[in-house]
Amino acid sequence: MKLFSLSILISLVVHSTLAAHEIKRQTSSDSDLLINPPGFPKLPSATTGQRIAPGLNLNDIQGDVLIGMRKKKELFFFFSIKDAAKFKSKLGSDIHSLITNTNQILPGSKNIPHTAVNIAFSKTGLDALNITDNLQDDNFNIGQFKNATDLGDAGTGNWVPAFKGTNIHGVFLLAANRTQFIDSKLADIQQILGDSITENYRLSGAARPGNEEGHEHFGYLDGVSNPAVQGFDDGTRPQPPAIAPGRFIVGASGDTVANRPAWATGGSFLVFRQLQQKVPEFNKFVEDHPLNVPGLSQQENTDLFGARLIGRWKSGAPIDLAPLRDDPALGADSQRNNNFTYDHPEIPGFDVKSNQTLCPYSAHLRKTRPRATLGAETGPGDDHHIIRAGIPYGPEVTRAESASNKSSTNPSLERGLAFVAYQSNIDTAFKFIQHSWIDNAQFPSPIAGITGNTTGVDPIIGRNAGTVTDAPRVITGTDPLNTNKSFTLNSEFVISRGGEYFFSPPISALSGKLAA
Ligand SMILES: *[C@@H]1O[C@H](CO)[C@@H](O)[C@H](O)[C@H]1NC(C)=O
Ligand SMILES: *[C@@H]1O[C@H](CO)[C@@H](O)[C@H](O)[C@H]1NC(C)=O
Ligand SMILES: *[C@@H]1O[C@H](CO)[C@@H](O)[C@H](O)[C@H]1NC(C)=O
Ligand SMILES: *[C@@H]1O[C@H](CO)[C@@H](O)[C@H](O)[C@H]1NC(C)=O
Ligand SMILES: *[C@@H]1O[C@H](CO)[C@@H](O)[C@H](O)[C@H]1NC(C)=O
Ligand SMILES: *[C@@H]1O[C@H](CO)[C@@H](O)[C@H](O)[C@H]1NC(C)=O
Ligand SMILES: *[C@@H]1O[C@H](CO)[C@@H](O)[C@H](O)[C@H]1NC(C)=O
Ligand SMILES: CC(=O)N[C@H]1CO[C@H](CO)[C@@H](O)[C@@H]1O
Repeated sequence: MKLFSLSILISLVVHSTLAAHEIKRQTSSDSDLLINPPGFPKLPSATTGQRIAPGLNLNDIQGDVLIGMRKKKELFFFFSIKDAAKFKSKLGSDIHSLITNTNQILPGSKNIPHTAVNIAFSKTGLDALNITDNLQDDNFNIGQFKNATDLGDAGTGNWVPAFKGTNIHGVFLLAANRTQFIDSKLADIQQILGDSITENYRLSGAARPGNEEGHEHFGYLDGVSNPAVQGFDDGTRPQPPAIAPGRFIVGASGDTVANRPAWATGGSFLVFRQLQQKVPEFNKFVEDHPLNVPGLSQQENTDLFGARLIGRWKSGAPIDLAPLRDDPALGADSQRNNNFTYDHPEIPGFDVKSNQTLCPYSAHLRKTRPRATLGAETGPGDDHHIIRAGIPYGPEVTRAESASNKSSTNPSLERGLAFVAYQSNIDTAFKFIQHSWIDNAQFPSPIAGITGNTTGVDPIIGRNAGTVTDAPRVITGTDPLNTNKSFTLNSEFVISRGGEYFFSPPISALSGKLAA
């Protein structure tokens, strides 16, 4: 009898110890919702209170804005407001407290939620809430649909129906380690809001599996070029110079737009784009264009062509520093993988404005951030920067797709990037980069030595505005043996499926101005 109860006791002790252990795992490691692949810059640790820069209150800025492309799983849930009074009341009473701030998800936080929740509103969403203050952003005010051709889109024929028009009022962004956590948090939100909203559309993203974590669907490490933000990043990255926080955060130092309402301070404009990627088609194009650099194998010459379209190798190593072969150690080193400007004062006679032997002017990386190509970047006050915070969506390429060199037309096999960019001024940031650099075949120009030629549009996401899908695009610079040589791209590897412009308000406004 005595022995029996002892064994029960032992088994109870063992069981309760296990249970405590299980609970511990659920609240610490299982709630870790960010990826941290080699090569990604280190995030600063959570702080209490304000950072150095005025207006950079990390307890008030929503968690997605400053951290970049690092979510394990993320759901974008687009909705319309049907009952403004009820929505406002629930926003203030229940939704507000579910919204995750920046400090909560930074390393060292004791308060990481299983599911991070952010919310943002379109212009028509603010209108629906009777918020008529002008946020002083014309692109936001008219919405993405109306001026889609300004972004190079071939009209809106390829757009997801929900993005056509101005019906979307807002978006919830839910991020977690497991889709079950996201589903259950979304169910809570829908329960709270009831019939005050209806769903327009949802898109589910996930970091790619295994060693592809942190890489977009074409296979290249993505998101490492994000600018460092003064007052937020720890300042240990040598290059490029950190940018003023006000270029991203409304009302923070460096925001040059006047007459914004005070309640918007700490907010940021969120550009959403669903960018479909045709991976088998891209792979075939690269495979069909090996370069002829002596001393490289056929495979190395093929990989070099792909890397010169992008500006980085698949590992993330920039071709400006690793011009012939991938250098995985460089790609994995966040102290070095952004430490370049395209200029090479160490090479006698090197002219950054005419020499594209190391990196083509048309390379995606150089088109989107030309660095010293336009003159040395001076840092904080530089315009035309965005913080990218997107995530891949859709499954891996199937065997059948890969064997046929063709993306399936089955909608459930669509894959690409759920593109998210934050900035304080859409016109000088996302819009400018897309319109004046990516889609501008003359940019940068003039380039000495290629007179009569153009650089071409960005081969990855650039289009000649106003043309039909798959109109031929000509690029130069890709062959390092003859940078005059042109390549014609007869199809697009990235198709815009549309999107919308949103404002991600400071958390204080969710229970304040927006709920009132
Ligand atoms: C959740 O996070 C933990 C710790 O980061 C990780 O080991 C685990 O694989 C993750 N689970 C899923 C489903 O991603
Ligand atoms: C909208 O807000 C204004 C004041 O900002 C107020 O006068 C008006 O009654 C409100 N309208 C509705 C429908 O709530
Ligand atoms: C929208 O497009 C029209 C016509 O091209 C242009 O005049 C207007 O400036 C554009 N609006 C914005 C906010 O870019
Ligand atoms: C960054 O590059 C410069 C030269 O361009 C070099 O002097 C410096 O050591 C590099 N920093 C690191 C951390 O590699
Ligand atoms: C361009 O740069 C490459 C690589 O550093 C160098 O070998 C070449 O001589 C330069 N070309 C000219 C015309 O200066
Ligand atoms: C796919 O493309 C590769 C590279 O061009 C080629 O070798 C192969 O024959 C193609 N397969 C089919 C089924 O077209
Ligand atoms: C490219 O063309 C220009 C103008 O014809 C010429 O001066 C230059 O040498 C050429 N460059 C190369 C690498 O062939
Ligand atoms: C596409 C294009 O116009 N290529 C030209 C670039 O310049 C060289 C040299 O002037 C010409 O031979 C190419 O035809």
